[in-house]
Amino acid sequence: MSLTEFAIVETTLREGEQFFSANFSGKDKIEIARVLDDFGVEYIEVTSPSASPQSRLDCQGLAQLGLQAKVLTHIRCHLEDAKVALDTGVDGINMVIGTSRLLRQYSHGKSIEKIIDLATEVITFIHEQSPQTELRFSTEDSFRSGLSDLLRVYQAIEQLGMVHRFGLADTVGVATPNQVFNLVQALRQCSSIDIEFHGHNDTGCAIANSYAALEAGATHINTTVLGIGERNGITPLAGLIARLYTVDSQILHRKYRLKKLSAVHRLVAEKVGITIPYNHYIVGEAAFNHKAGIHTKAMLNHSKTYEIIDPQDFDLTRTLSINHKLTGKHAIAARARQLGLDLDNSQIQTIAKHIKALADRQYLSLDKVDELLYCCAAYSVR
Ligand code: HCA
Ligand code: CU
Repeated sequence: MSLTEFAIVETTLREGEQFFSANFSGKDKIEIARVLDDFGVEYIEVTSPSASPQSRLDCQGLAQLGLQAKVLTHIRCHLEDAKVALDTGVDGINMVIGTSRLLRQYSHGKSIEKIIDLATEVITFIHEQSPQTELRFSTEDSFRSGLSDLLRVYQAIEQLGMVHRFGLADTVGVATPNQVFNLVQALRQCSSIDIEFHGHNDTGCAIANSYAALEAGATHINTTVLGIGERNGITPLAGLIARLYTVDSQILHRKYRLKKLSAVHRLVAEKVGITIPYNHYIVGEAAFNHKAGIHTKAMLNHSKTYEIIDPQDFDLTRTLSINHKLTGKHAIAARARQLGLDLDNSQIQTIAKHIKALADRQYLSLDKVDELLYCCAAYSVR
């Protein structure tokens, strides 16, 4: 796995538009594209211009923004879609067609032979019209497709010499990390071109699956902010960043402006009308909150004891919470010092006991704890 070679294909403006409460205006899309660009994602994927008249205008507008990120549009494997996409001026086209038995039977009705013929026709057309357009060919529902069918399709397409990247999609979120590793590796072994992975999160494996894809040689990973997308979405951007940070935080610092991650999330959450889930990776309210006395004590001695990610790298702060029955005397002493109070060991011990007893009976605010500390300090002065 090489993190220097890897790229994020951010699809909040395509897969994310398929989220139940998403309804981005053209202005919203520009705002979102700009914050993603500011963060530093390598690619921004946008909804097919064939989806609706406004989608076409939005796609054109995004392509002309002059972003650092390459703008890709997603299309079905249709000649008409390809023509419309080429007219928008995007940097690349992400094309997809279903290969699983279910999608062949109930979605487009085509055999594997027909899929190869159609893909050959559409890819050749795009290449002839615009050889510089970065072209990705992907199979929808790859993980419920037959391996020999998949490899047959990819080998036929690779021989055209016109495609820059293959995609594998876990469309229904059914794959496990082992299965993703094996399929990416199988494709890696018989193809030399880049591999993109798109993983849905129906069974909670999207981040692990994306990581397994990278370990097996994938080069591009699809993400959305907050993981939004069809049903319960795909690999969340912050989750992938968290996973990779533990492997090589320096490379991530070089590739992305990590301190912008929160702003990206606040904007997208607002645009889709949700709050950032408390347990979201890095940017959720609980991500850097430490509570139990054992944890807070160790954290005061060394932050790496209970944190694998440094919140400062993301312009965030940690919280050591003390207003509860699991609190500990070290954290309370630290709070007293923070308030500029000079309390000795036995005073701290007494207060800790008192706080635990009070918190056993009622909710205790931090203000109340502070008040107790101030009272204790005032009492000892007298
Ligand atoms: C969908 C299509 C897709 C495409 C992924 C890709 C999927 O069902 O909306 O282009 O690689 O999950 O298969 O998002
Ligand atoms: Cu998808």
